Amino acid sequence: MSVACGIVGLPNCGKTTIFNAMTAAGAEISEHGFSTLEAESAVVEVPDPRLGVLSEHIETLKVIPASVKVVDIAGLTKGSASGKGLGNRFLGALKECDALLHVVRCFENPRVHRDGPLDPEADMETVELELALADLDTVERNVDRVAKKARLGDRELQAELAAFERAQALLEEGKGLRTESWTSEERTFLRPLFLLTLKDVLVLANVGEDDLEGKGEVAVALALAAKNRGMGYLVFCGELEHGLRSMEADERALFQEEFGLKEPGLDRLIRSNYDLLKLQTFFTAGEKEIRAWTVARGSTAPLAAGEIHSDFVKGFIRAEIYSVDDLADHGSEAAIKSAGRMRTEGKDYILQEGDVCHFLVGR
Ligand SMILES: Nc1nc2c(ncn2[C@@H]2O[C@H](COP(=O)(O)OP(=O)(O)OP(=O)(O)O)[C@@H](O)[C@H]2O)c(=O)[nH]1
Ligand SMILES: [Mg+2]
Repeated sequence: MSVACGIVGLPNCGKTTIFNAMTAAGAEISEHGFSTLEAESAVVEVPDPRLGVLSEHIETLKVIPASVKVVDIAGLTKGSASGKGLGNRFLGALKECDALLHVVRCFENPRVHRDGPLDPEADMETVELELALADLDTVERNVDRVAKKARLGDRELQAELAAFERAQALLEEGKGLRTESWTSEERTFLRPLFLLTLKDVLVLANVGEDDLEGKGEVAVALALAAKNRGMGYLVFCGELEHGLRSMEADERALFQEEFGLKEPGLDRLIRSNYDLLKLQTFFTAGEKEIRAWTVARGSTAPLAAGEIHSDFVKGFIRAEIYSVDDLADHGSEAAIKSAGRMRTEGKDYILQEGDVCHFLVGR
C-alpha cells in the first residue's frame, strides 16, 4: 500500500519546517503566520538500513525503498471552519491521507509570532475542534442527502443515516470520532466520507533546541493530552532536523553526536507512523530489483503478494521466505537454503516484519 500523511497545526507551529526536514523540499518558511497558502505534497523515501544489507549480498540493478507521501497545508486557526484566517478549504487535500501529523509548537522564539503565551495543549485542542467542525460540515451534508431517500423505507439507507446521525451528535458537542467505538457496519458507512477526526493522529511536539527530549512542563502536559485522545506522540525538533537534512553525511554524524541524537528524526518519525498505522515492511530481492513494500500487520502471504500485483492474491501458490538477518549470517540465498533456513510458507502464513519473500504464483 502507499501511505500518505497530512500535516496539520496552527500557523507558525513549524509545519513547513518539518515538511522540508522530511522531504528535502524547499517550501517557504517564515516568522509570520500563514506563510503556506495552499497544499503542497512530496514523496519521501523510507530510510531502511536493511536495504543496504540486501544489496550487499544480492547483485541487483536497482534498489527501491518504500515511500510515504507527505502533504503540507496552510495553518488552521480558531474559527477556520467559519472562514477565519485562510479558512479550511485546503483540508480537502488531506482527504486521502491515512494519518495526520499534528504539529504543536512547544518552542519559545520571540521572533516567531504567536497569540499569547506558549500553550501546546490548548493549541492542540483548537486544531482538533477545527477538524471536528470540518467533519460536522461533511456529515451534515451527507445526512441531508441520505435522509430524504431513507424515508422511503430502505433498511440499508436507514442504517447509514443512523451512523451519520450518531457522528453528527458527537461532532456537534465538539468531540472527535477517533476514540468512539464503531461497529464495522458503521465504519463502512463512514469510510467514504473521509472524516478527519477518524484518521490516526501522530502529535509532533515541535520542541526547541533547549528541550530536545521534551521534558519541559508544557511538552509533558501535551504528551498526556495526546495519549488521552488516543493519539500517538513524538518529540521532534523541526529546526534542528531541517538543519541536519541539509548537511553532508559526515557533518551530520558529527552534529548528531554533539546533540546526543542516536538517529535522524525522520527515521523515528516514519517508524512512529508505521506503528501508529500498524504497518510493516517486507522485501523482495532479485537480480532486477531489491524492493521494500508496505503492508498492514497481520496480512497473510497472498495479501502481501497482492501488493506486487493484484492478480497475485488469487494466483498465490506458496512463498519462500527468509529474514535479512539470515542473509547477513549466511551471505547468499543458496547458503541460507543449505543451512535449512529457507522456509516454505502457504496461504495462511502471516507475514512477519522484515521477511524477504519469493512468491510462487500460478495463472
Ligand atoms: N526555535 C525554533 N523555531 C522553529 C522551529 N520550527 C520552526 N521554527 C520557526 O518557526 C517559524 C515558522 O515556521 P514554519 O515552518 O513556516 O511554520 P508553519 O507552521 O508552516 O506556518 P504557516 O505555514 O504560516 O502556518 C519559522 O521562523 C521557523 O524557523 C523549532 O523547532 N525551533
Ligand atoms: Mg507553512
